[in-house]
Amino acid sequence: MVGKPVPEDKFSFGLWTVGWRAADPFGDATRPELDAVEAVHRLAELGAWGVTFHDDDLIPFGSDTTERDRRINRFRAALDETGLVVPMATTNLFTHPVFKDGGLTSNDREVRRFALRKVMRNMDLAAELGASTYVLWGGREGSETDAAKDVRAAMDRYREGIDTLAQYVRDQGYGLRLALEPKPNEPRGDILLPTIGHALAFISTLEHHDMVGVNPEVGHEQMAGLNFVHGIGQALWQGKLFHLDLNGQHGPRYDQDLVFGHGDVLSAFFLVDLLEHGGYEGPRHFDYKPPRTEDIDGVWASAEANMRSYLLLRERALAFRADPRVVEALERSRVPELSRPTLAEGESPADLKADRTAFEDFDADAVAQRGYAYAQLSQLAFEHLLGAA
Ligand SMILES: [Mn+2]
Repeated sequence: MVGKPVPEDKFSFGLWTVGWRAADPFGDATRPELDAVEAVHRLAELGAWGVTFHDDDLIPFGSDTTERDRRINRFRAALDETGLVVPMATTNLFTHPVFKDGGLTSNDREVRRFALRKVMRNMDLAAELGASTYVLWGGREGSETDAAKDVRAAMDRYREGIDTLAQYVRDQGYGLRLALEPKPNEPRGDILLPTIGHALAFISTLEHHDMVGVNPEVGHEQMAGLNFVHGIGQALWQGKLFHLDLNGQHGPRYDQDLVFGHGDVLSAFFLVDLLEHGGYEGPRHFDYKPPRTEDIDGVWASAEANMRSYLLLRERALAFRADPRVVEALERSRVPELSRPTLAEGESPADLKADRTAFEDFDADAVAQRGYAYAQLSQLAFEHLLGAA
């Protein structure tokens, strides 16, 4: 039995998730605007710990200073009343038509300079509200035709942009780390930094690479047909999992942003298992969309469903790890053996070359007969997931 979510679970939601009015490319909005203050109160009542936002979620694009201050003050009061924290903030560099060719990599230099200023302005607010992560999702950084974008120049500008923002954070003394969010396509035909792997490779070229990590989203990797658990595993291994977006997706199609677990549930199980055992201590952040069919009651039911799905999967993952049959099955499958270095302590390539048991006397045909018993192990995981073990 799982209980109600508590702040220690570190569940957070974007204002744009529960606040999504459900306009899509084919249809108008089906829900009225949701006041950010109400969103904060309802999320806190449901047991959430944090709330995140794009600048434009909180302060409509083009608001004057008075209106901006009024909205920030109301939001801050709601945070104080509920105890909700702001662990992360981000910038909308995709809705306004000025960003139709991107923000940091638009061919238009004036747009790039405006985009940097827009990010810097919201970084000031993020720091003021105590955020520790600043996400950059470059949804419009890309193209529909390869004639339009010099990708090598675009990568130069992307690097210049991220390094400039990281330098700004350092100059201001803000406690922010930057997290890049990969996505393969949508809204652009092809988006730059399409996967976790592309983003990690890009980050290694940055001047301020130590301040920059990734914010992977379940659905975005699955849209590319990739294994999200493997991507998260590598990001953790490289010390770059600064934040993540939990949701659900049914394979390569448009970005569904389903409730967490309501897509590939087996992958969600192994993801929660990895997060709970892999040393990730950051927010469990939901970036989903309440389905367009739902009224406001359905919005809150879906928000609750994300947290409950995570807690159920966590309960199942903990039971899986605690089961002596699982410990035995892991041994039989030689899973712990992979953590043992291939070479002995102090062994050199020459020593390996001199070891006849490793090659000359190694009986490949005999060893090839060993089974790995993954079938039993995999089924045990499946039965724990279903609560049948
Ligand atoms: Mn998405």
